[in-house]
Amino acid sequence: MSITKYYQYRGKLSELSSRFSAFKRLAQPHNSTGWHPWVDRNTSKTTYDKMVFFVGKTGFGKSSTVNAITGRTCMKTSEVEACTRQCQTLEYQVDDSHCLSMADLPGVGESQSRDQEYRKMYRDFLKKAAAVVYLVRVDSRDFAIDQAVLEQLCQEIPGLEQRLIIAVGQCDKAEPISRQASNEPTMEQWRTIQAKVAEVDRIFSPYWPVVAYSAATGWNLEVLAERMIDVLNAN
Ligand SMILES: Nc1nc2c(ncn2[C@@H]2O[C@H](COP(=O)(O)OP(=O)(O)OP(=O)(O)O)[C@@H](O)[C@H]2O)c(=O)[nH]1
Ligand SMILES: [Mg+2]
Repeated sequence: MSITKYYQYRGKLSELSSRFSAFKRLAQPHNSTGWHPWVDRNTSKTTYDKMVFFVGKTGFGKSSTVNAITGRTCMKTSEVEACTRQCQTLEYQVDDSHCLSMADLPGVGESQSRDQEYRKMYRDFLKKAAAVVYLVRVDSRDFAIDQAVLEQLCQEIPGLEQRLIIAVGQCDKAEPISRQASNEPTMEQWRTIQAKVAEVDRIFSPYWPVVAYSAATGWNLEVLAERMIDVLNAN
């Protein structure tokens, strides 16, 4: 079956490395597996991608996270309505025929009919994923939808667990919300964040450690980038 991704930007890997040094550690194509072929409909040229997918409930910050990592504002974000409808990517050239691709998918939990449509889309795309970042929010309490989505995907896609990073986002909103102008959480917020990370760890029992971060302040994005590269190099 043919699937389509829509690229919003094409640049060089060095752009990402200059933002987060983790990207310098990306294994060279001849040293690792996990590169998937894509044929460009316009040029018929085949390139090989390592794709990182950002997945999670609608409005949880997938597009904002891709923007914060790449330093671009290509991915449309919204406070009020679900806004990502297709697989949109930002692509960074590793060499002439290989790219690292950051892919943003629509969110789950918007409506039952959309969920059915998107779950199929997730399955088709995530088969090609070298890493999947599944986002939950620091102020989420109910993980039933996340658990159901992940269980189903892990059943359908062999080996997905080893490529899955669970990330707790929007940590600037951890209670008690601070009015101080700092990118770092306060001591009190840090306690809330640690408790949420422990809860998420217990519920999902992920293969890789849970990462907490904030796309809005940039706090711990370097750690998220490090984990992504660990997973990309392992798969
Ligand atoms: N305070 C805070 N707000 C955030 C953060 N990340 C995202 N947001 C806000 O959350 C809202 C939704 O973010 P999006 O990035 O559009 O969420 P999404 O997951 O891509 O949503 P869909 O495309 O609908 O699935 C926007 O108003 C963002 O500004 C964060 O780290 N902190
Ligand atoms: Mg989005």
